[in-house]
Amino acid sequence: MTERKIETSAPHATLAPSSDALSRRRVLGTGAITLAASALTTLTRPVSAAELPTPSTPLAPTPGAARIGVKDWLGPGQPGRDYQPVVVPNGAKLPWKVVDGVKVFHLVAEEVEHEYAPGIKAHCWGYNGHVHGPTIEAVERDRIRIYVTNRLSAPTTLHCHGILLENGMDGVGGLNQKAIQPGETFKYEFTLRQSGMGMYHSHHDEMTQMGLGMTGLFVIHPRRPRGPRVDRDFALMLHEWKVNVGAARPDPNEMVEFNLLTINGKAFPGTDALVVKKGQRVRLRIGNLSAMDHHPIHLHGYQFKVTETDGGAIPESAQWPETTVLVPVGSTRTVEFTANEPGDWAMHCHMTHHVMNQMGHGVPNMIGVKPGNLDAKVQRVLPSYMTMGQTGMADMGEMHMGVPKNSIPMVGGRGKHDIITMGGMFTILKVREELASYADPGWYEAPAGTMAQAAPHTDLAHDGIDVDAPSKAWADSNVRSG
Ligand SMILES: [Cu+2]
Repeated sequence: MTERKIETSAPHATLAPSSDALSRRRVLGTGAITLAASALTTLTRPVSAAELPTPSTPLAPTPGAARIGVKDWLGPGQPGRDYQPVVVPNGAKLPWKVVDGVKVFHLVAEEVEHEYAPGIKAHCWGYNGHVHGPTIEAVERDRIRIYVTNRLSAPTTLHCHGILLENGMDGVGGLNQKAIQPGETFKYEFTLRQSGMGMYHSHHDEMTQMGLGMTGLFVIHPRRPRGPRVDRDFALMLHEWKVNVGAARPDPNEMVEFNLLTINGKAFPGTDALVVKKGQRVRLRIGNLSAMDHHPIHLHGYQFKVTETDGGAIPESAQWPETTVLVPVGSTRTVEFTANEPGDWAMHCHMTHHVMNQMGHGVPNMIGVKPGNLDAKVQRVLPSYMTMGQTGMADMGEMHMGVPKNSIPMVGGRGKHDIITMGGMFTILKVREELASYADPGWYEAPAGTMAQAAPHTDLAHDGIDVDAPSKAWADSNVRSG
């Protein structure tokens, strides 16, 4: 065989780190932050279908059933009568109307200017003005019809992940159908044979289109409710992005260094709290269409049961308790618990890099470095220079010097007591004894005597704690007495 020289006209993005990344490293390599930024172009945003009011949906028998010859099709399930609608924090739901007994939906694939958190936006691809797309919510044995209009500059398709349907409706571009060209509208139609949580996404140029945000949740309620009645039913989509500091376009070609980790498209402090009244039964449906990472989602304060996957309901005898549920890429997991313990409970991915925001990854290790008068020396040539990171990243949450345009600090936002040093894939379950509404009730007030705080001298003396004693001695004595 002769050796072939392969030439490509593709940009050099895969060959060398971007200039953004290079300059960030070079600068941070000396422990400094610069204020370089690029302007964010403003997009004019068309009114999308998701912003239109949900049409009224009178219950219809299934007049079209005989005409179309579809079996196992019942009348359209109705919210409030047949199911308790899900809550999509920070998200939207796809409106529908009933035509001849069929639930009709319309998805519009389009570019969307999306805000991940206050301070950072990007030009993403999504549906109906949203990233991720609005949640499709329907009922087992509904007949549904989904029109997909392509307003992108590239072909696309719609794949309904985990949904049982006829092969020609499966949406894999090239395999099951021709791709939907820009300007075209395709029709998907099938009867829902199952209940549970699925997802939807483009299945054409998957790395680019899913990487830019073309995903959504697909909730199917059972025709007859199973198990204990659920009061608060939350639907959450996990995702990961690479948005270079100052850039306005996520980089879907990134394979490793994701710097924005999101729940329903939002990085903390952009995530809305999950608000629950004490005693309510809570369901969390969590889907993951990240490019590369599984997310172990950990909830504080509770043990929950894993009740469903995208493969269906888990029999009660086989449900297992957890405090962390691993949600692999291309999967959904559903967990349930009863909210008996009031408070503000953290819920987050337990991979520590997934609770950092932009700029928090891959920086040089400055822990323990003693810069001496380095700052003064460097400031003669770089006036804004400041050595950072000697005690870790927590200070970055409240930098007074500001951050580059269109970027967010490495770590989270302000909490009741101090800076919350987590960002990214982080949100808060807020359980309250009394609630007037499900609006964010503010911060939890811990009852007197139930909050960790500085130990009084009287307590130290009472318990024989000598804070100045060698710590090794305390450990040894502990072993001896144990
Ligand atoms: Cu994660």
